[in-house]
Amino acid sequence: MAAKNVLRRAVLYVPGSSQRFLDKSRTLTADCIAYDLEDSVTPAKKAEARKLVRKALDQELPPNIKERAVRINSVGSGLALGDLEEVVKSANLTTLVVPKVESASDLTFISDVLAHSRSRENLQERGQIGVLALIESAKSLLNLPEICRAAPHLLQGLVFAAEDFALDMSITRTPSLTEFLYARQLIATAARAHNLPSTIDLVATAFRGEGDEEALVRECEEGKRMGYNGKQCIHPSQVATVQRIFSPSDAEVEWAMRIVIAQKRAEEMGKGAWSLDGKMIDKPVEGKAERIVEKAALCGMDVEGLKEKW
Ligand code: 1VU
Repeated sequence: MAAKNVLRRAVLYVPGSSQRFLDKSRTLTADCIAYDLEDSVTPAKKAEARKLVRKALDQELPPNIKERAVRINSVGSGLALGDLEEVVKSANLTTLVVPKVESASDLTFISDVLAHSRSRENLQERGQIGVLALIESAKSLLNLPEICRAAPHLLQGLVFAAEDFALDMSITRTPSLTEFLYARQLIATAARAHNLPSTIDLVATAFRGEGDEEALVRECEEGKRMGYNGKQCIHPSQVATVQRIFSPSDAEVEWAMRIVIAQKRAEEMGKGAWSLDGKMIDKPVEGKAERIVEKAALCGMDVEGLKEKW
């Protein structure tokens, strides 16, 4: 799937039934805004939310937002078809977030509906739509290989929905998040094994209280260590912190840049393994350094400036 360089550090949900939130979202800076038609919208507001989201999508992409996605209702809800039929009409639809993906058939359904709607509406010339699949239950977790292989032309990433997972498993979320360790690691590993570029971690549901900012930082750092490259957000106040932590830090970029530059000299001297600051550097470490530099450039950091410095 061609989305290798997509940056989705923060994915901010915006309830699709709230014109106030939809308007506000246009003023924010975020990699990805996900207009929500699912859990933040009551059954009575579903139809209205579809229209509001379609209207929001039809507006020009605000300059500080890289991507707008739509979270539709789950295939099992019976509402997904109506959601898709409405939002697919927007020429600006690029990304769908699909909740409660339990098996391959959920994604083949989406794939079939998209193909059918596009041909019915004569929209075949539009660009490819990408899908992020929400993993929310024990069944989803165990079906990850078939889910990841179901629609390789659509699937761009996996997203962990901790609250629904906790409900499914009858467990309670704790600040340590140890109850989610297996699920978080399995999701990040499955995404990597199937070459899916986006791995989006759980939401921090507490956002206004004392200590919530510190907890958010901890969650982001832990998710990053597990292999996630982004996090779901529910409030604008979370976005800047999330995007900062899911970008390489200045220290990381500096370390990586020194390695990328010194590596050339080591190679000229015929050294596959060499040392920097008392630590061995070899091929995997050089590869890691190259990825950090690429990611920094993607995040808009001044990589060229650093190159000159070193
Ligand atoms: O004063 P202003 O109107 O200019 O701005 C407010 C408010 O409108 C805005 N804001 C948002 N804008 C866009 N998207 C948002 N999600 C959003 N949240 C707030 O920010 C300014 C300050 O807002 P506030 O602090 O007064 O916040 P409220 O008390 O109004 O709202 C708090 C909640 C949590 C209700 C709100 O942030 C929200 O609805 N968030 C999204 C919830 C959601 O989508 N849940 C489902 C996805 S999570 C999930 O399913 C896990 C997998």
